[in-house]
Amino acid sequence: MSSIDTILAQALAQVDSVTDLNELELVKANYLGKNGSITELLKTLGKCSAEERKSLGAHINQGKDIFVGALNAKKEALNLAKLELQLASEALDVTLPGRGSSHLGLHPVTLTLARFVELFHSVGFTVGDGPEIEQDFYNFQALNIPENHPARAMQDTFYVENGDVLRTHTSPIQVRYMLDHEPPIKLIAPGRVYRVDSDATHSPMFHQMEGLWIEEGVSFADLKATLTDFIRRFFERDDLQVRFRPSFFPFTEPSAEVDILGEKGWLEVGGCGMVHPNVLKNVNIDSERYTGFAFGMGIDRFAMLRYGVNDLRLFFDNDLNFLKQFQ
Ligand code: 2NM
Repeated sequence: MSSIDTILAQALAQVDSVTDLNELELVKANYLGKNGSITELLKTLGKCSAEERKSLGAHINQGKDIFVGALNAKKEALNLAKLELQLASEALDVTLPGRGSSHLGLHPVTLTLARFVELFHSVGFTVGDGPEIEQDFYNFQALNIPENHPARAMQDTFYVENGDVLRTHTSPIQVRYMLDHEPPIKLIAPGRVYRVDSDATHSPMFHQMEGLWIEEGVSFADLKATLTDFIRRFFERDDLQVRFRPSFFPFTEPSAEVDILGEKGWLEVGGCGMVHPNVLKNVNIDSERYTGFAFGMGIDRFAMLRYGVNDLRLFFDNDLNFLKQFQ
């Protein structure tokens, strides 16, 4: 029968050499299991005298405690090593480049908008923006749109809280800009606009780009030249016929619709006019000294023409089979 000291020395050496948790369990069973060496040793106490049992029992238990302590320390060390290994193998390098996608490309409306901005930028216009939820003043009042004008009706305009509206055009961007800046002003205002309207050629949300040039001496001839030049450059056709047809808007006087000659006849692509003196007064611009022109065009409409798309709603379904044609 070995003494507890010999057994303990052996047990500690085994704990020390163990390399995984299963092995450690086996070592534990070898000493503390039903037939383990330390268990067997404790069983011999029954045959000892009471006095011997007391001192020998204390000695064996002391050894057992040291062994249990070593087991626990080893278990903790092995668990920690296991965790560190797992963390190292599962580490994710978030700085690695992605694997890429087969559907890279900008939306046709985005491409068209970029083209608008580029062409107007090349002749000195800057880009403005503003909120899509607008106050009545910026969307209607300042633009000389009277209280009883049909455009304000519930069936045309989306009303939100406190009499605010989803902007029905991007003109409020220009109103805000005119209030903040002295002429000369050469501004384009692209963005989303909202009207209660929905069919193959109308979406409740669509994209508009308006433009504004205010400076001493700006004339209707400048308006015609600027728009004709833009439209011809947009469609890449120097001989494209552009027509200005008399019309009416509350915020311009005189006003005109802009048509282009297509395969099936004249096609309306926008509206324009000389900024109404009342609008200039509303934004504190001296209408005796300054004149200006403004215009509005549908970005989606231009995208339909440029890419030969016959249903406006295709732009907003975001069907990948449709979109990937514009890669
Ligand atoms: C159009 C047609 C005619 C327009 C007017 C203004 C402003 F703010 F200067 F008064 N911005 N845009 C305008 C003029 C818009 O869209 C068909």
